[in-house]
Amino acid sequence: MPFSSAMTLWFTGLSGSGKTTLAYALQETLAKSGAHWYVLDGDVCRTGLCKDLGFSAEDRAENIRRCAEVARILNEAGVSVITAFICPYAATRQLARSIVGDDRFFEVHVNTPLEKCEERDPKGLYKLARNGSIKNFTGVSDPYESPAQPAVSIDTSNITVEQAVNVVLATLGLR
Ligand code: ADX
Repeated sequence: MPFSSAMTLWFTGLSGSGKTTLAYALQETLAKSGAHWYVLDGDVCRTGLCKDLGFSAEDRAENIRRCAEVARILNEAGVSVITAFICPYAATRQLARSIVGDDRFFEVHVNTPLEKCEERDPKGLYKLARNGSIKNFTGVSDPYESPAQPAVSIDTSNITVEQAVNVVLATLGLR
């Protein structure tokens, strides 16, 4: 039985889809009501907790397993979590759900199309993936399995960050 009503919003989507931007904007909005929300971001976790891991399917699964365990611990401490991991495999998302707990876990698919993510290319990684400098890059040379039944599905191509925050809040009944 859960010790608190904290929850985990599990964002998944391609690199450049807007997960991190949306996660921090959502955190800022939700914190205004006094609740504690923490963002667990892939790029951040990979510089510390998961810095020994790469991007093979096995390493991605281990990355997600560790971060889901952190989300669970934070939830049990009463802190809600918003994650921002690509988390490309359905089985790994299921693993995360089972670690966090089905009643606390809400999957949010940031489903911005690949073309748009590649056009944004905020870190220049798609360019490197296309010219072969980076192997196994999600969406280019590695798979992304779209969620079948996410709690929220949002395409950030043609909306503002504020609009995207409002869609997520409204769909999840958090406002
Ligand atoms: S996950 O697949 O294990 O969930 P995670 O979200 O932690 O990935 O990290 C993704 C970030 O790592 C990307 O946003 C990008 O900045 C960087 N990255 C470096 N190499 C790759 C790669 N081969 N595939 C995807 N992302 C990569």
